[in-house]
Amino acid sequence: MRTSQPQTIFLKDYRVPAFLVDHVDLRFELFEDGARVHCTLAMRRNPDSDSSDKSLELDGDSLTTLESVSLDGNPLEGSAYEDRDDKLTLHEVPDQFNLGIVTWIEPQNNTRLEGLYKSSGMFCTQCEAEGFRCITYFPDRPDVMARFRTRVEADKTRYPILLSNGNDVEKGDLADGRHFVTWEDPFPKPCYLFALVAGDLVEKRDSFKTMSARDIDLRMYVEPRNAEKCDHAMDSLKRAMRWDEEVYGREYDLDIFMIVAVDDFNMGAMENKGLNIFNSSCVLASQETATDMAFQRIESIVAHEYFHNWSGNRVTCRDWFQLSLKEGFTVFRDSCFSADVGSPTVKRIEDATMLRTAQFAEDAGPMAHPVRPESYMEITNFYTLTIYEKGSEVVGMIHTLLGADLFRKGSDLYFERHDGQAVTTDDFVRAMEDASGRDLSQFRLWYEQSGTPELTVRDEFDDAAGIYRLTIDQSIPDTPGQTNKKPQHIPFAIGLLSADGQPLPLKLTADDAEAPMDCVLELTDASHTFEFHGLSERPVPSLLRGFSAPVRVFYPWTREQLTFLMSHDPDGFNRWDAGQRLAVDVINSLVSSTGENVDAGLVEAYRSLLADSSLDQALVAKMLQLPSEAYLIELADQPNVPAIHRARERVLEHLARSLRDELLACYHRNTLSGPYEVTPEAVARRSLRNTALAWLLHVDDEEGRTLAISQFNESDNMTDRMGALRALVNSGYEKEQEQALADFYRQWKDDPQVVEQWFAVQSGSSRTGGLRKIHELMEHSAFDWKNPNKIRSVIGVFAGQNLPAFHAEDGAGYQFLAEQVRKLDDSNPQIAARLVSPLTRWRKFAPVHGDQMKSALETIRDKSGLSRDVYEVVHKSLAGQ
Ligand code: B3K
Ligand code: ZN
Repeated sequence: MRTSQPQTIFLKDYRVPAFLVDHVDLRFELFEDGARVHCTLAMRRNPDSDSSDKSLELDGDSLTTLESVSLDGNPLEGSAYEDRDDKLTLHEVPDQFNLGIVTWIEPQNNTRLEGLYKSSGMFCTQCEAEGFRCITYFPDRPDVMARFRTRVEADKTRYPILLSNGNDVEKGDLADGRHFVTWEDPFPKPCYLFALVAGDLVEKRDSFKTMSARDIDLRMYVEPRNAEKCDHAMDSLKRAMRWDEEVYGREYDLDIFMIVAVDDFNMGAMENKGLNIFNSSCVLASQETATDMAFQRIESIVAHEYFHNWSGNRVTCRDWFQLSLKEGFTVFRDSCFSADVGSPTVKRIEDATMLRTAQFAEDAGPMAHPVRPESYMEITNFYTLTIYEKGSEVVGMIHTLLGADLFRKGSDLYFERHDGQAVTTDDFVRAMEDASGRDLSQFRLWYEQSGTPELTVRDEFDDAAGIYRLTIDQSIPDTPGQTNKKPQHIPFAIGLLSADGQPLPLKLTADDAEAPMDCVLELTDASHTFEFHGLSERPVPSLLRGFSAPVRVFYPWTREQLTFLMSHDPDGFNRWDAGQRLAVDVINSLVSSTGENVDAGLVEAYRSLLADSSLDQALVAKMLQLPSEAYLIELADQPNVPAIHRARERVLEHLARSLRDELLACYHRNTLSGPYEVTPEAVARRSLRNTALAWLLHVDDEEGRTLAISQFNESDNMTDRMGALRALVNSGYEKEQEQALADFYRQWKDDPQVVEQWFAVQSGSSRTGGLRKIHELMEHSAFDWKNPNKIRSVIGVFAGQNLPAFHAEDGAGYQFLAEQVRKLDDSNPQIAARLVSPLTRWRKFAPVHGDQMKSALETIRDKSGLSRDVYEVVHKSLAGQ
């Protein structure tokens, strides 16, 4: 258990390591009751360090027994070192030496899932960020890069497959039915990229020819029951490898690339050098078991982890404050990849939705931090939407400001200049500056200042002069530890439309002959006024096209303007955005005045979306989705959750009743025949059809009910099966709902990834009985406290999606969450800390809810022996009262 008063670690305290490791020799003896790890480090004093300290300090965590320590082959007496749980200090070491350490660890009892642990009978590892220190004592920091040689020994029958990073250089049998394989990784790497897997796994093979005609062996390792679920990930991997060559000129470097699927995993996947380890739910797919969304998620995660081979592994982070160096950049790379292989507009909508719903909330809450944080207690808490998604937006803004060609020059320079190094976000920006000649000094504030910039836009039209003036003011709200922020450098893409829906040329001067139809305004001051000349009428502005910066925009749109933009804006993203803003406005007016009718304009706007099959159906599918409750809550001050829920439901019901015929026609028009395919078109059609079905069932439509039941029984893919199940679960047809849930479970009870979806569809529904249902699910035999996916699909989905139940008047939802966090804190602090998140926004809510949320946080705070992970989140949330 970790100390209950954790230290804060500051970026300003960074010092280069006093010692470097040139080579790591590892030997793992794996047994059922534990593992012996023999580690030999070839170390030397770092010439760049000014420390004259003779002692050497290594990190350790939860290591059961330190069996021996030797220096240059000579065993050390206990007096030569000090062994505390989290540090091994050797009092005096020479300038260059070989250090031998033997530890005994217990992977079978490792419930934290950090370091070496067991999942479904196999051994696997997770070392990022600080898991390697749970395997052996080591200078566990990313700027210590070494070459690794790893010998894995285990029982041959139980663990026929033995894997680690790099190439397998030796293998053979040992006494007592055991065997070994030795792996050598020629690329120096930080220990967080180390990986080991041992298990009884089937191997799926494929190959890839690189741009320099090298043949790469591609291998996936999965449990035998998952053998048929590998094709999609393998195809995605090959697409990603090709894309990285074409778009970034990056070629794979080892001879083998391996992917392993494990069921118990704290997050989505991990980019260990040459041996990526995935959460089963983020890699395994078949049309019967995975939805379209899962197919797309898998493609993007496989690509993300692969792209890390350059943005993360070949060029890594100097320290964990620089995490966004690899994560922001790699998310940007995987987003562009998904946009290229799918629908760019839809991808942009998905990214912006996530950002505006969840990252903006994080940036406005007690855990708000810059893309490059200044301090942390537990680094695991900083794998956040800010580091990943806002970090990606920041890289995307550099791309917008420089243009594709200069950005590519910048990334080439970055990879070339820093290959094999551990560097900072500043090094990344400098490479972009050096390659482009642009000054990004003000832009760097995006890395330093937290909080979401707010842009207030005003406009006026000078009829006589034909000039349209747009004034944009920016301000950035205060966040913990940061006030009075400086204006940031913001790319603001816009267009102007005439009253008949035509794009207008943007003449920034009266005699601008080659005025473009859209442009990127660069905001650098607290206030700017831009003039557009030569206009004969007042235009309708299309603001922040393509969501060109992660900011909030305030402009007094009328409903007429929004409806107009919904059908005329050439920018697909802004069409969708106008629809969202209109729906938000309509729902919010019902929240404040319950007597009001649903605006007929909204119904007509949706009617034309449903009717016009010439429109981009992928975009229509997105436009038909009403803003989520979570987004509506995020937009509101002191949100009244039940009222928001009721208002949104009312709009949904009204739309469903008013558009019944159109919905039925949409349903039938989008019924697909032929083999299942995950193309943007097929995905859009299934999505449209399932949205139509969900709306129809929302008002208990008889025809809808019949369609849902036959779709549930007859469809050949999980998207439609789940679409029908979800529609039934959210309907008032209780008998049918129970029947479908029971049938579904019976059919899929042996497939954990499907059972997780079965849990989630129930825990996320406001119609299944609230907390009572959650307790019932947690008592179900398939629920497993040791499996993060089960915890997320029941408890996480309840608190994050079933918002009326979570925010129930009596505060029971909050107390429930607090109890689960307390319970989980002992076994898996990382997951426990993530679960706390919905409570951290207590100040946003009116006291009737806020006080109850706060008292739930206090219940967690008062648990004895609280982990560092949960301690940090809870204390920061309660701070400053
Ligand atoms: N780098 C890993 C995340 C590790 C999280 C450690 N708590 C996956 C990724 O971002 O690719
Ligand atoms: Zn990543």
